[in-house]
Amino acid sequence: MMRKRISKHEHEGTSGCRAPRERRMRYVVFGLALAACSAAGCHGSPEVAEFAGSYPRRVSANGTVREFQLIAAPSTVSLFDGRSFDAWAYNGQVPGPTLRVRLGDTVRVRFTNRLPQATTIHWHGVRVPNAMDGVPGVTQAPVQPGEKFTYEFTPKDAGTFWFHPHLRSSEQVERGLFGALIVEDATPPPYSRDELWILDDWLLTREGTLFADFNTRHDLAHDGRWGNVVTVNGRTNGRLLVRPGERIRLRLVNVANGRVFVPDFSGLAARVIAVDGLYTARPIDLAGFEMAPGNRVDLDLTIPTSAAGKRLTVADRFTRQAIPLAEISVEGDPVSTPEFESPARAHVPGWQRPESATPVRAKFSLNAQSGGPFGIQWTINGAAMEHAAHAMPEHPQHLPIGEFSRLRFVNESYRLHPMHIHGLFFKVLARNGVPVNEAHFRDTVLIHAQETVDIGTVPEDAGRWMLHCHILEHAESGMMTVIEVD
Ligand SMILES: [Cu+2]
Repeated sequence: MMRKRISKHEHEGTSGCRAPRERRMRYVVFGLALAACSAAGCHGSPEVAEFAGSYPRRVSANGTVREFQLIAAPSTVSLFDGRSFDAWAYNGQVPGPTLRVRLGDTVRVRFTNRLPQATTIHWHGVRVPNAMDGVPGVTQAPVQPGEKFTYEFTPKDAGTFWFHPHLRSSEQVERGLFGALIVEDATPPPYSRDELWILDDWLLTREGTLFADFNTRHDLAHDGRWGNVVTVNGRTNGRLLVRPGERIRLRLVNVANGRVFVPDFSGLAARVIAVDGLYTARPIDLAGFEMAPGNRVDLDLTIPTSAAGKRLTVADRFTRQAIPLAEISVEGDPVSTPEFESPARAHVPGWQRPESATPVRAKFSLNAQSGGPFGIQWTINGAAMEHAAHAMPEHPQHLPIGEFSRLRFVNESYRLHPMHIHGLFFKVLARNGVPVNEAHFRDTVLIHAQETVDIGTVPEDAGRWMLHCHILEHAESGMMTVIEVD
C-alpha cells in the first residue's frame, strides 16, 4: 500500500483557493449561534449550532498546579530487548516520563535543554495558549543548548496526548525524544487499570546503533523514515500481564516518524472509546483503524475468562506481512469485571450538509518539487516552509474563531500525508467527494495517494497554529504552513 509508486516530483503550480476574509463575529457562548443572521450573512450556521457542546472554549482551573521537570540530553538507555542504546532522552528515559494529570489541573513543565542542538517541546493535541505551543519562530524562540523554558497551561480536554520537539523533529523524535501526557477525566471511569502503549519504529544499522543519516533522499521520496525494528514502550518483547475479567483502558500512541500502524488484537473485542484524545460518540470497532504518525486511540478491552492461560499476540497489519507488536498474557485467577457505561458518548456533530451548503474556505494542495537543502521539498500549495528558520508564511490562512470552516486537502502526490493541525480538532467530512461521518474528532488525518479529503472544524482557540504533515521528514523538508485563528 505504501510503496506502490515513487513520488511525483514535478512542481504543479497550484495556488490555494482562498475564500475572502469574512467579516468576523465572535460568539460569546454556545447556543446563540442561530440568532446571528444579518444582511452580511448567516454567521450562526447550522454547523456551529450542531457543534455546541463538543469541546469548550474555556476550562476552569481547579487550582492544583502539577509541576514537572524535563531535561533533554544524550543518554544511554535500555531499549529493545534490554540492551544499552545511545539515545536522546527526556530525563534519561525512552519513552520519556508519562505526565499524568487530572482535567482542571495546571501543568507546569520546567524544561532544560542539554542537547547539542536547539529544541522546543510541542504538546501534540493539547489545546494550549498559543505561546505554549512550542513552535520555534511562530510561538517561541528555539531553546538553545544550555537554556531553560517553562511551559505552563491548563488542558481543556481530558485524553491521551503526547509531547515531542518541534525543531529538527525528524532527527530529535527518532533519537528518542517523546513522551505521553495523559489528562484524566475529573472523575475517571473505574477501569481495572489504565495502560499506555507507545508505538514506534527505529532504523538501526547492522551493529545495532541508530542509522544516523536523517532526511535522506530515500526517506523524502517515500513515506518518510521507516525503521527496521518496531517497539512498544521501547521494547521489542513487550508483554502485558493481565487477569481474566479485567477491563482495561489501553491508550495507544503512534510516535513513529513515518510508519502507520493497524493494530490487531487477536480476536479480543477491542473497542475504540477515544481518538486523538477526545471521546468518540459511541464505542467503535478497532478493526482496520489506521493509526498514522501522531494519532492516538484509546481502547476499552475486557479480558474474557475464556482467555485464561492464553498468550495473545497483538500485531500490526498495515504492511503486507503482519508485524508482532506485543503480547497480552492472561494469567491468574479471574477477577470480577467492572461494570459501567462506556465513556464513549461524546457529543460529535454530524456536519452532513452538502458541499454546496458549506463551501470550501481553503484548499491545501500537497505535492513535492526538486530543491531545498535535501534535494526534494514537500510543499503545501506550491510552497515549502523554511524549517530551519521556521519563518512565518507571509499570508497565513485565516480561520474565524467560533465559525465553521470546511477545508480541503488535495494530495497530488503518490505518498502518504498524515495532516495534523495544532490548536483545534476537526472531523472528516468527505473522501474523494464521498461523504464520511466518523463518530469522532481528530487532530491528524491520513491522506492516501492522490486522495482528496474534506474536513470541518469550529476552532475555539485563537492563535497561529501549525498545519503540517506528521511524516516528520516531509515536514522537515517543507510540508508545513500556518493558520491563523481569530
Ligand atoms: Cu507527508
